Amino acid sequence: MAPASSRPRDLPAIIPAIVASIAATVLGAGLGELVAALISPSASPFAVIGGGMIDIAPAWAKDLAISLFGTADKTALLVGIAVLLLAVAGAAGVVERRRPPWGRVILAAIGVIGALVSLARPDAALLSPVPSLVAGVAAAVVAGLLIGRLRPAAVAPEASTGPTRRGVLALSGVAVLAGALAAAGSVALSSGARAVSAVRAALRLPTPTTTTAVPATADLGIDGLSPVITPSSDFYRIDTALVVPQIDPATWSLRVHGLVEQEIVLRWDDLVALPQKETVATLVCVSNEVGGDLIGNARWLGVPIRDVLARAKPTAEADMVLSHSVDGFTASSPLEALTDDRDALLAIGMNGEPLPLAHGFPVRMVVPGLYGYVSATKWVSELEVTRYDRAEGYWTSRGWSERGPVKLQSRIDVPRAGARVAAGDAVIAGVAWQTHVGVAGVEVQIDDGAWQPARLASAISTDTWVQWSLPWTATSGSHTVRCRAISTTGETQTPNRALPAPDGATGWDEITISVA
Ligand SMILES: Nc1nc2c(c(=O)[nH]1)N[C@H]1C(S)=C(S)[C@@H](COP(=O)(O)O)O[C@H]1N2
Ligand SMILES: [Mo]
Repeated sequence: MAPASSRPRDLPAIIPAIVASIAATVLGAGLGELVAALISPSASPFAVIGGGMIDIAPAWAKDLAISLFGTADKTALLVGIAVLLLAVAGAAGVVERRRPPWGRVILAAIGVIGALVSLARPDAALLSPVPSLVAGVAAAVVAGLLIGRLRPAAVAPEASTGPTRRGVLALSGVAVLAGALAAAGSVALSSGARAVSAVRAALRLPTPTTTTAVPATADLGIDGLSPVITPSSDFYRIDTALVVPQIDPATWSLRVHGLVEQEIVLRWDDLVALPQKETVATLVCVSNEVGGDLIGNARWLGVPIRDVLARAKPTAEADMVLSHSVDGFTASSPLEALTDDRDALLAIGMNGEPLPLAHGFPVRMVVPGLYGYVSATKWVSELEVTRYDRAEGYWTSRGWSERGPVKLQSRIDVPRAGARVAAGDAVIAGVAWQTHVGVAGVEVQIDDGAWQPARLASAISTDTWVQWSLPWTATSGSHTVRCRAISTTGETQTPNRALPAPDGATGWDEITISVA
């Protein structure tokens, strides 16, 4: 073959270099996940980088992610990281082909960055950097070996010919396969998860000393209307944890400290020995948009937080409790809301079972009247009694309000927005809430008609949402339906539209339906 100029030779050879670098990165990432599964699930390179990104993301980015992807926001983040990683890997392949060893250096550097971020995570341990370092080194070494084979000078001028390139592509395929196998192995080996799930399955919850009755008339039983109690499997999940913390109740403890007369530490056995209450409370996320579904209502079993605080005796200067999760998340709740007569709980049960792992097993907080971000700490490990002028919660330092009382809201569930409805007898129905204040009425407006009072289902308590419905004779054509709630204090839900940031969305839910 005639010696060609370096350009035409270089261009086709660049493709196998890119493929090889991406394949080496897939292999490295798979190995990193496998090592993490073996030594420390929370040190998974993806979880570490994703967790770091969640922590530094500005409030608007969180808001955007939740509004675009809802509870699939974590999957979206991980896919985004993977795409970015593969793009950088491809670029590193080009660099390695043209300016070795800089491509390898880039791949190793990604691993080093992951290792550094892992050390900055709240749950960092001695071995946390290992999975990321393994990933970076493996990717760099394999990319170096594969791309090295494409180098003409290494053997002979014709070394980088078709067969060599095809050979590199074949080896790249092997590397991708090995990376996928390693990743699959990491899933199978996530033994920590299996162990704690088994402990949870075997747990027996204590019997409550007081319970909250759910009247049969609390559920209107309308098709398509949210059931008054949300099954745990349908309950929304929002948190910053890419890997669900795995906590064995046997090793769990809660430290109550700060501005208290008596610092105390409660262990699982201490907690379950205290009198338990079963309550029903609606939990809602501050990121819930008008008409949104980041809300659920569940039965919670647990110990009133005021009983635990009473043992520690907060001092007079305290006005806030900063609850800490094992994963570094914190929430700032007004001390008042945790010590007044409301049922603020250290919950261990949800809908008759131990808390699901993703909902805070073994212990979380639930505080009626407050959005989740300032109250509902999952995997809770510490109650730091402090002051608003001394400390702030996770989302407050990212631009959200330091206090988060739940706003008055209502939502239309039936018909679904955009639904086609048959003319004749129809029903409009939904839910309304302002937890710990309570809903006194709901009104519905069809097109530009008068506001009509809806029928309210029986309320379980002021701490829960309430179902409502309105019979309607649907006439053909397109119709706009909106609703507004009236609280027990006489407030009518404001029509003014506000986005969730910084302290919760406002405005009326409105749907358009076509009647045929
Ligand atoms: N440890 C921890 N607890 C947390 C969060 C978190 O990110 N980490 N998010 C809070 C927010 S913003 C909400 S809305 C609720 C959601 O609880 P759920 O996932 O059980 O519905 O949990 C709260 N508790
Ligand atoms: Mo939230």
